[in-house]
Amino acid sequence: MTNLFDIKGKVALITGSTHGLGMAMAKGLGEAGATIVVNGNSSQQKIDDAVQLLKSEGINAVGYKFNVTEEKEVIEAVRKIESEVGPIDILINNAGIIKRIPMLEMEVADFREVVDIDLVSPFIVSKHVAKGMIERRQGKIINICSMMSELGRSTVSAYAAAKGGLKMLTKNMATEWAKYNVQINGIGPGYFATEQTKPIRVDGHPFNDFIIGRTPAAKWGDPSDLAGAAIFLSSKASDFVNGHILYVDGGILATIGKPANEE
Ligand code: GCO
Repeated sequence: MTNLFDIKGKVALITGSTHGLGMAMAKGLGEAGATIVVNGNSSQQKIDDAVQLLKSEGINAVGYKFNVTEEKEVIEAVRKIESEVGPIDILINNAGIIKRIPMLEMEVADFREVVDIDLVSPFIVSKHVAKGMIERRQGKIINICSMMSELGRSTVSAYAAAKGGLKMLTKNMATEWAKYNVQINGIGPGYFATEQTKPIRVDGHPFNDFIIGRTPAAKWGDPSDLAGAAIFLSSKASDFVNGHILYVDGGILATIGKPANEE
């Protein structure tokens, strides 16, 4: 039986992949044989360092600096990648920011910035990568959603609005593009040990204890726990899966939680 999970030689563009969950998925897909296109917009050095890290692990990687919220930059980057590396087989829309500010104190500009990066940029990048996938009648798009695609949490209104929207954008992409043999799905990470969650993960921080209690697996996820879901949704194994958000959350969304005094 051909290996349903074989992605050897596929070209995977992962936005925001110089660190965190993006880098973890880059390692996962790279170790499975895909060529990784690293993207970032903060500094060329960070991109070069990320490419070097992947190459040091025997992974074929290249880096492209572009701002995923600027359509002209995205169009040019996609053109360069597809001429210099090859057609993009797999797109992971991972780039994202979060601002933890109570709504009454949040500036409109802050709200707009989060929505622009976390929701509008997946629209922009997908639109321009999907064109080639549709022509080739094959492709995989994975949008990185969140627990906040399903649940609210105080202080993260813009992030929740964006990630909720990204869940529905995923379903709409599937609605419009599945007939061209393009599969568009989402991954919804639970709470993972990353730079983004570092401020709320320190020992003794009330949120740290809350998450441990709210997660049936009773721990923070390790970024490497996402590799399997990313490989599944990037491979033949998911060719009839579309518009699905695969939650990798240690069981958070499966439960209402438990009383404080219950083990
Ligand atoms: C927060 C966290 C979350 C996680 C993740 C959960 O402040 O609640 O940063 O947003 O990062 O998105 O799925």
